[in-house]
Amino acid sequence: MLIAPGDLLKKINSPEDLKQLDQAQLVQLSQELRQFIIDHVSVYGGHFGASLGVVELTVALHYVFNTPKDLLVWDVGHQAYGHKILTGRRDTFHTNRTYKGLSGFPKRSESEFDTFGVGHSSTSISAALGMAIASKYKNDLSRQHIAVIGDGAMTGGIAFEAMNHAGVSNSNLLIVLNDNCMSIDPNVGALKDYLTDITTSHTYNKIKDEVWNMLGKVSKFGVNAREIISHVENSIKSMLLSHSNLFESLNLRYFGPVDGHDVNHLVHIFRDLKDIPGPKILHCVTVKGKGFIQAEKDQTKWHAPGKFDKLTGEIHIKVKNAPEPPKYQHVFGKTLVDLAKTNDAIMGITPAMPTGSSMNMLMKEIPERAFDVGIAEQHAVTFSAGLATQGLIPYCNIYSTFMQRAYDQVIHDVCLQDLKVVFCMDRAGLVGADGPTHHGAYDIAYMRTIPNLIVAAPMNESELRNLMYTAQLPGVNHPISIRYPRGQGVLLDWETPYEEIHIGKGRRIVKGDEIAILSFGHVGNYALEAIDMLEPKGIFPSLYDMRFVKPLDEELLHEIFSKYKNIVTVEDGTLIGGFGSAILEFMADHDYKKTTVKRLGIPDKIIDHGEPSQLYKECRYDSEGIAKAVIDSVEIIYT
Ligand SMILES: Cc1ncc(C[n+]2csc(CCOP(=O)(O)OP(=O)(O)O)c2C)c(N)n1
Repeated sequence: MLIAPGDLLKKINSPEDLKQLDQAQLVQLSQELRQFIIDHVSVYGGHFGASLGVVELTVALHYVFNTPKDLLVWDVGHQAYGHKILTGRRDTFHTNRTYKGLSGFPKRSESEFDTFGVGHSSTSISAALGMAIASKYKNDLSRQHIAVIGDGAMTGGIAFEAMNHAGVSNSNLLIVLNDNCMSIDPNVGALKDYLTDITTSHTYNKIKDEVWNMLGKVSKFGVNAREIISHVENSIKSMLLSHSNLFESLNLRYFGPVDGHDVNHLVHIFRDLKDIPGPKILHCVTVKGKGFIQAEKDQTKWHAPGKFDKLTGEIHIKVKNAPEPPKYQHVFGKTLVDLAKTNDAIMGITPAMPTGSSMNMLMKEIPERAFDVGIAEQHAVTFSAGLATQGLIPYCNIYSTFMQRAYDQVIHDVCLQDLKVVFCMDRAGLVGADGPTHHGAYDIAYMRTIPNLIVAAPMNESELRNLMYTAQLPGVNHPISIRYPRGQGVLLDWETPYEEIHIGKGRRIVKGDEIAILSFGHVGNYALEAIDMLEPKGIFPSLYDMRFVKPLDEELLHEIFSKYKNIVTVEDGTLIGGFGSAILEFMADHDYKKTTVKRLGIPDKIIDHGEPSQLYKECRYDSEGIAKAVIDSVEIIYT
């Protein structure tokens, strides 16, 4: 097809169009795709470096494979922008991550090319294997199933569980390992060292080239392909003698490492691999942020940089007219360092989120007491439990949404044994543009059911400091979970000394009459705004910041239920089983029959992505929603 350079991408509305291009045009197309991603993310924000790093892989995969019949599964999915743009979403891509717009991750309901919904890492091999075995069962033997997984995601246990299964499955599965040595922060652990080693070993690479030369012949030899493959395998075996191969030992045919930015070579390789049956892995080496120099240089910062000037690489930062409150995560990071300096039992643990959680502060100050364990939430929790058995005090920081992965470890390894582990649950509540895969919607409900566990939420940053301080005191001898949201709260005076918070004790923030608002965590601030809105209307609710959903402050609740006939509860979490439910349980258990409780929180449906303020509004627990609920309750009183 003859199309002027610079205009290729405009003509691609589906992989069908892509397949019409001459292979020689793919380099140009890759450049255009890369530029399109830069143009859009610089203006609209979103994930950045990961998509730039897989541009050539994306083009080659859609060029060679027959998507959507062939099933392509992206791991995490933050790198799938190129995939979205090539599969019919180029002209709507400016809506990426906005309210009612495209999702920032592959999503089945969005496109037939999005074969599996993702957001949490390390699921691609399991999902693609399931699809491959389903195809085999249906006797659809020509169908290809491809999982694209990063070296960071490969550190997750489920990826290993899937390879362990794939190795004995005799299914048509291709794993593309996108190795850029990065997670969000630099990748960690022995696997990373192994991948680097295999990439740089001369002996290994020499034999590997021979293998490739033979592989090139596979398609030409047609029916004799099996013979060639067996030669290939023998060569691989001799390679193993010089250098054992982890993937081969799991019965996966290993190919690579190859340059993941050489689109023509990738096309050639994918064509060959299509003809090789069984489970196999292609190890591609790429550069995260490829083609945007600042992103290549500071890969962590450019994982999701926000909006920026695409010419200078300057990241747009909001101009601050007044001092801003610190982010909760920074308060966590700074407080942990502070506490660790005075209490040498304290340890910090993060599963692959040192920058996102600010655990990097402890890693910098006291590296021997801070652990990035890779994308391994289950391990992070049980490792913390192990530390706790030896009298250490682990602060295990896991985003609320990712803690879902480690629920059994929380119950079985920590709470059943009543070990003092401090769970710091960042990004609790609706998170915004990352959407449903990342909303921290469920932790209040799933944590409060577990015996021995103390479940707390600070209303602001000083409370977070005080809860973290309290958690390490000798009097607290149980596991404790402290949840706090993404973003900023209330201005903080760092010089104020720590104050012990009595476990299971709430507090009254505003003394009003008639109606009580009971809040749990940061949402108490929206309740305060609601109270300001209601004042001119002559409505004066009281506000109680309950602080703990477990143990509940029953003394305070008896006082509240004896005094108020109308109560509104507010939480940034699912209504089913959450804070409001705990209050209803209290009410039923103590027979407060005459009280009306209205609960505000996340309803029983999937909340999509968008600005947090839009989502709070949708769920009716923004300040206006709270004010309205109070007004409705007032009407109940007077009608
Ligand atoms: C279970 C889980 N934990 C943590 C994360 C947060 N997270 C998103 S991307 C990412 C790094 C992924 O690294 P890799 O797979 O190598 O992809 P890259 O960004 O390097 O292309 C992490 C830790 C997640 N998505 N899922």
